[in-house]
Amino acid sequence: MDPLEERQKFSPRHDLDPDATFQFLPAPDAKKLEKPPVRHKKLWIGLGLVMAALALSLMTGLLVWRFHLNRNMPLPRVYVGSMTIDHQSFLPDYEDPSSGAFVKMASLVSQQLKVMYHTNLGKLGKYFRRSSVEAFSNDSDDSVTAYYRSEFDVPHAEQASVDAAVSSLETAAESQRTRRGRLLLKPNHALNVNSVVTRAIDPRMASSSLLVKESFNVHVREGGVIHSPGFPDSPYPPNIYLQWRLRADASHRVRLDFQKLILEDNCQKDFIKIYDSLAPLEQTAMAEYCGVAPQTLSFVSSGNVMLLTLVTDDKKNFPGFKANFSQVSQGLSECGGTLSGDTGVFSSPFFPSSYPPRTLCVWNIQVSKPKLVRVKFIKFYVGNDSDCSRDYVELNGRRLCGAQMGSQWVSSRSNLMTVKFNSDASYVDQGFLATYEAFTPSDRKAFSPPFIQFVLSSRETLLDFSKTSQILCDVVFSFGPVCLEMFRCTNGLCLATRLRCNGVDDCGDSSDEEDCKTCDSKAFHCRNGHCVMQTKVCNGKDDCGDGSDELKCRKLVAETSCPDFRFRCQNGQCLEKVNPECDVEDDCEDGSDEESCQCGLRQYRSSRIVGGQASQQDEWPWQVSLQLMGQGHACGGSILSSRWVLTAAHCVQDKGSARRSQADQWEALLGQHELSRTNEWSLTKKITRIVAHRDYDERTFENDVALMELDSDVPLNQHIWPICLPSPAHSFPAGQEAWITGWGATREGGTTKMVLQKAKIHIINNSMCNNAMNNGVTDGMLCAGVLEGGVDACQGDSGGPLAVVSPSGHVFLAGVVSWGDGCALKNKPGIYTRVTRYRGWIKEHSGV
Ligand code: 4AZ
Repeated sequence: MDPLEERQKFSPRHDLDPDATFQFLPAPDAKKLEKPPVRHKKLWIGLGLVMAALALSLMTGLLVWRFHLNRNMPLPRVYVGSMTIDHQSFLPDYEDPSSGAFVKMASLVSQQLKVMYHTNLGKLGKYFRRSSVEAFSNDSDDSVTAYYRSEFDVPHAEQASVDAAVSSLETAAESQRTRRGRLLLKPNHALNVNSVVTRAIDPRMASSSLLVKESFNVHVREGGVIHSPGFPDSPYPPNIYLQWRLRADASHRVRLDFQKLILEDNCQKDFIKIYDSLAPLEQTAMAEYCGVAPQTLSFVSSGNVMLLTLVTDDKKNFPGFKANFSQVSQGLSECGGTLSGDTGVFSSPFFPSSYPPRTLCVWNIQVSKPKLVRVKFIKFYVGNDSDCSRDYVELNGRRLCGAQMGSQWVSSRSNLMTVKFNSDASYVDQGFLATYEAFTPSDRKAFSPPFIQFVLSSRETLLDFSKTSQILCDVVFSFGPVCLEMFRCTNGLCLATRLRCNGVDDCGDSSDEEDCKTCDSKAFHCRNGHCVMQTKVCNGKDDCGDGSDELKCRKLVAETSCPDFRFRCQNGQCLEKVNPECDVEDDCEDGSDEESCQCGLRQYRSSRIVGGQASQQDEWPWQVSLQLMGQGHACGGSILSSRWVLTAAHCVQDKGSARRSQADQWEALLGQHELSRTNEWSLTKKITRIVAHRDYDERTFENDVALMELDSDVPLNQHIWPICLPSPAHSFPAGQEAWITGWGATREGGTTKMVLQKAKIHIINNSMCNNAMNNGVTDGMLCAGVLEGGVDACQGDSGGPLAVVSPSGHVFLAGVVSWGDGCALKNKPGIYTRVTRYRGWIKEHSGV
């Protein structure tokens, strides 16, 4: 018999009931196991059956009892809440939990809570364990809000009903308050409790695996910075629950602007959550983020407090976050009012920051008669519920919510228009930016759907309409399927064909400027077939949508104004700072030094190549194994994007019968750790194109760089991720630590390794290197190694990365493994293609 099968048969099935603990009965006396005499056989069988039945019923009873017990076993359940107390002035000492005033007030609130749990709804009293008051704030002059945590021991089966009882306490409090003016709880207590909100804490914040729980109290008056522990030098620690309680002066708001946020991309594991309160109450949650945050991430509170929480699990730690805090006066942002000019712009409060929760703004737009008003949203991100009941904009009584880009004009039927903006108590968005203008109905753009809607379904109707209408010249709106002798815009408008491809957005949705073979003489023809006005070329904005209107001008700026060793922003600005890219500081005025900074990050737990060691899964997610058909692993490579891999030109030179320059001879293995073992996330991709550097010199190894294009985009994830390409000005100074990775030989003349190897080496300056390498090292090459020998790249590592980790945790591709004098010999460093020298070449040939 297969020994494994035997084991399986007799192993207890603990997996059926993880809570069940098995107890073995003492073994019966050995004598009793002796075979009974034959005449007693029947008696023994009967007795055996009775015993078995007894044992069975005993076990069943035990299981039922255990199950019942488990369901009734009290489990800790944590609730958080806030209590607003009227006629109570806020003392400055309430901000300091160690002060006598804090302790005294906290004790009063705890007593009040105990009374509430015991007297109001009998059910809660018997499970209540303790409350602790964690903070106070002052929303108005004569009231204080206390933030607390209450712990209960609740049997599993009772959890839902206790949750409901806790929430109904809120409703009971509310109804008593509204009836009597203030909440009266027996026995009549010294505190004038105005309102109480208590809810079960987010279960991710109550997990027993959280080892470090800490809170920081920050007054934001002077402004400053907060960041996750270790940021940006080391990843945040595992299993932490941190809180930053941010407080502004009375009649001010807290403002929090994130400069960087890089967490694990799974909110069940690591996340930040921001609250419009000092307690992590779900109904005041403003936002929750994980992964890499978008460029603008900025929040403003509705009152004078805000809570930021960071929760992490035990795996995959990332750089974390850095954010600026400050306070803004309550009256600072314009919210509503009368707009009486004939044109203007208005926005949700604090745009492009997120709008605060609990906000209502009303704008009354009034233009001179007989003109009408129309409004267009330039940006619109307001809530996302299906019925626009929470956050919304109301125009002429019609509610809008969700996300929309480049909307059409919405017109009024008079010279007045009312615009209302509403946000509820939780989950905020970026808001909106709108423009309005006065117009006369004869303006051609006035034919926006809400203003005039003509249903044209046949040629006759259209011609008839054209004859009679004085205002129909270029645009008509049609619900019918055709636009006779006209261009049909995507939004349904019919447009005179002469207005196609003239660089002007006549449709209102730009569809008349797309798919143009040529453009009008005043317009620029973008690479993607769009037409934009010549005046928009080189204006610093991507008007084409593919950047082609800004491409040529950048080159001009570069040639004329920025020396090679200085970083050039996209707008041409030249920076003094060394290596400003992706360093978490905004250095360029246009923010371009911090754009595209999702590269070079890894989601592995922190913890051939000669002289190296095995790397960990996901430690080098950009590493590629380039395999030659029928021969297996031949070279390394680095992922630059979902489509492109960078390698060495010498890997793709024909060699005897091996047609290495042909794309169909290669396959790329991505997300691979152990070469012989593919797993669920590793991918094999065909190569459609190889672009080797035209000037590669196989004698000198100059320009040893090549690109490989994958036959389709690969999904990027924690196993497959691009490395950062350094700007041409990026400095990798001598002495800097760098990493080489590959499956190459671990000794000269050896065979390839199965597990991806890594080795730490150092950058060596070119002149010192030239002494050792017979002056064979040119400006396009970079030396790195360990001069004592023993650590180096070797056969099979070629084309792979020489990686440098920046202070912000981004990994940059400093070099491509190219050549050397043997492997790991003393005073014979490895030579790499210097990637900064080929940054322009890579961009030109791959677009990356
Ligand atoms: C090779 O043959 C090779 N020691 C790569 C790197 C080095 C030597 C040889 C550097 O692929």
